[in-house]
Amino acid sequence: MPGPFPLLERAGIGKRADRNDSLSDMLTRPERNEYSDFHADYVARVPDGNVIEILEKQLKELQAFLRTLSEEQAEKAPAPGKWSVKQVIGHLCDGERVLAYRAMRIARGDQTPLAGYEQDDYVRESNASQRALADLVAEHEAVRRSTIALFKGFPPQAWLRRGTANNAELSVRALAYITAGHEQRHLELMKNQLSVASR
Ligand code: NI
Repeated sequence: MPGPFPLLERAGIGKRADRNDSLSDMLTRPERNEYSDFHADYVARVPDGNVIEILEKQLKELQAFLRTLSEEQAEKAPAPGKWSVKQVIGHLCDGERVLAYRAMRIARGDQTPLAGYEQDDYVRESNASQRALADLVAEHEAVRRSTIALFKGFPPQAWLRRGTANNAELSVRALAYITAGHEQRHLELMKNQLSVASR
């Protein structure tokens, strides 16, 4: 009979009962003191459950949504100065790489304070608007699969480790939740903007 975390079991994680218990604790929602006010909204958007499975489910959901869009819909700014879908996908790729990099360093026990980044500058320089939607969708999938592989590989004791990024304290498991919540927020925004545009 499959256990509560079939994906982890398939990956050979949590074979011993005690490890399984501690790992399932790690995968649950972070405490309020594991992330800053800035990230609270992202964490709150993530449903309860195994965060790795949520990251996998989210990948399918975002990809399914993006496949319904034409090149034209993906290129159009929803309002002057607002990011187009293509720019949002570029931003999701960049943002997720930064979050995963932070998680990797903190999970490895590195206490070096990590720098923030200017997301608007990255979007401006990313050239996402000039790229094919299918190309961006493929990149997003590659980034998310890499994120999932990284988080899946963390040993149980790494999940509660804390470090500093952009002058705020963060735990590894909070970074997993922030990754999921950030994408959730942008998916909701894109869906809203497109339903407004089609009215
Ligand atoms: Ni964002």
